[in-house]
Amino acid sequence: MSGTTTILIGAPVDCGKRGKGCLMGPDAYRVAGIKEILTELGRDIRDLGNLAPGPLPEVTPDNDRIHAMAETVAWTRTLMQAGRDAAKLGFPIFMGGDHALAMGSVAGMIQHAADLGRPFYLLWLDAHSDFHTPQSSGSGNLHGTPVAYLTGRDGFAGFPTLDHYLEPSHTCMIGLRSVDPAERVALKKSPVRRYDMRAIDETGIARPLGDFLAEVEAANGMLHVSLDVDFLDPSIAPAVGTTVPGGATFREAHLVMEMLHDSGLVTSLDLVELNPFMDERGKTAQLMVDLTASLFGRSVFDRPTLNHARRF
Ligand code: HAR
Ligand code: MN
Ligand code: MN
Ligand code: MN
Repeated sequence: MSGTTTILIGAPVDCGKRGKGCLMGPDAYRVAGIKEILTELGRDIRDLGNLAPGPLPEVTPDNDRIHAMAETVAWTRTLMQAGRDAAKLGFPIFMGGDHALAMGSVAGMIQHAADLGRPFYLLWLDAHSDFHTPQSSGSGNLHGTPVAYLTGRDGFAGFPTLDHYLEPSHTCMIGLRSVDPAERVALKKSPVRRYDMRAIDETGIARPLGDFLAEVEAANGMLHVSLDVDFLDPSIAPAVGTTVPGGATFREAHLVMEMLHDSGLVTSLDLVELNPFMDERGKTAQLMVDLTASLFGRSVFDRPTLNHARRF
């Protein structure tokens, strides 16, 4: 991980779905001690506080299922710019907020990597593929669409046009167990790498992650990690609106973060979908912060061999 400055960006985005509560996420991470824990790990923390969306644009949704398009567009613009500015100073952590925030956070990181002339990669840790377009989404909830938007799929009229889009082949989804039929059809035609829970059961989680990290490293890429609470099993992470059984275990999730740390490749992070209103004595917020600590190098012992990308 380059440099020591880490920039906390509060992104209380709550417009990506109908159920409310993710707006409390950034403050729950602060209460769980994100700043103190990362400071202990040697990071220099700047907390930008909670951002607000810019003025609501005049936009017409593609269809009347789409929920809160204008607000989502406003957040996308705000987060793209804030992320781009923050990335010049250090490592941005986007504290969500629901997953619609990734339309802006990841878009900003893509442009930043392009400014530096470096390839950009995305690791999507989620039960869901979030690969709907506004046309294919049955729910109309835009938190189910960011990967489609970022990879430049058609159907996002009214959303910001990007100078650079995400290469589908530079995207790796791990943890999938709820993919809608239209998403499955689109993914089948796409080079997006995808590992469902069955693949993890069969090979362990280290192998697919190690393969992906080896590719990012070979390309000297920048890697953004988008961590959705529902990647985790609901028994350890209940504070999310869209729980799906059979998620990553405590140790699988920490191993992912530990390998990411050892790789040295991660340059930005989203923490998304935490709904503190549904939490049990803060345990989900605490786990998300502890996973972030693993990503920033917390471990019991130093490892003799760095670079897990080569080891699996
Ligand atoms: N695929 C479903 C839909 O579009 C559910 C999407 C849920 N997404 C999240 N983020 N919770 O991953 O409605
Ligand atoms: Mn998601
Ligand atoms: Mn999800
Ligand atoms: Mn490539």
